[in-house]
Amino acid sequence: MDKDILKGILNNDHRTLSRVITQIIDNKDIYSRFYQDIYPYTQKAIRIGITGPPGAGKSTLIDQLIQAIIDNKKSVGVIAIDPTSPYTGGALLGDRVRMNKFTWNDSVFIRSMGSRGDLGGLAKRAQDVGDILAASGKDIVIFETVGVGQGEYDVIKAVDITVVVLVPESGDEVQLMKAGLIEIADFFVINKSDRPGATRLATSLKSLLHNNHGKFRLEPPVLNTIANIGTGTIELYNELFTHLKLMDDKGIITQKQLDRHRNRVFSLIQNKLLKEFWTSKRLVELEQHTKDVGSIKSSAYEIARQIMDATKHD
Ligand SMILES: Nc1nc2c(ncn2[C@@H]2O[C@H](COP(=O)(O)OP(=O)(O)OP(=O)(O)O)[C@@H](O)[C@H]2O)c(=O)[nH]1
Ligand SMILES: [Mg+2]
Repeated sequence: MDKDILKGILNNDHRTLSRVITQIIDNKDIYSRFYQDIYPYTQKAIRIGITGPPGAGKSTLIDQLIQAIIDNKKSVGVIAIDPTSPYTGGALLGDRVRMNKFTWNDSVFIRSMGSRGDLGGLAKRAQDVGDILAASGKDIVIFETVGVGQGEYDVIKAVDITVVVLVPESGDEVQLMKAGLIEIADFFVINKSDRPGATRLATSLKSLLHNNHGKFRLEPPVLNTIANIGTGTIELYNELFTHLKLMDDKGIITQKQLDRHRNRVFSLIQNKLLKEFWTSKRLVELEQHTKDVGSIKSSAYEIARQIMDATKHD
């Protein structure tokens, strides 16, 4: 049974992929050492993160990228993080995923997962799903997120290249700086460039990036696209891979891989310790300490100390 799952994944059997991914999204164990078994097959895929405000055209762009990828005889897996659907229930293809026309293609696997109600585990699950898609032999794994919560931010940091999609109305430089987009982006796309202001935003963004790029980072390219009619999308595909090559030559990709490996180990241990600590008994204790206004007489530090001290007598 275990070996069947592994074989199914490595043979790119989409039904097995679907089943295993559902288990990951529902936070169920597959079998012990599963991740150890697939690990050797997870390292080749290029991981691309695509983020930006709601409705910026991310899915439409990804749809165009998928076409370019299969036209170039490559394969792709897409994970769309959907803030509208609750985390449970493992949405199959959310309404927001517009890539349905590729459903029956062996080189394309698309899955959406909800982010709502998932406390802290979103990035872990998204990366695990990414590993399954990589192990199935997909050359490219794309993560789509709306740039909102910490969970989405963690997903988008754990990739080889982060693409930030803006629209002409996305605002001025100050707003972009405040939103933290300048720090996470390796690549900017200004979509909906059929609208006024696209050229102006591109020009001011380019000068902002030129003046701010750090010593070891490459200056992110800025590209204009009109995704719904396919304008600029072939250029986007080509530029993305050219830029990835430049990043790789500078050792940036390796550094990102090391960072995300380290972060994964760190959060696995952190989550395991937290889970072990917060037994139902201790959760009840916490509940008792904080159940009404009258009960919060002690400082948070004192309550923490009491709960931790009590553990010594367990
Ligand atoms: N005018 C114009 N409309 C576009 C363009 N690209 C996409 N759209 C439209 O914008 C709408 C939103 O596109 P999506 O691709 O769903 O955007 P998204 O960023 O994936 O949206 P969420 O996942 O909901 O955040 C759709 O109706 C698209 O057809 C564009 O370049 N110009
Ligand atoms: Mg979308």
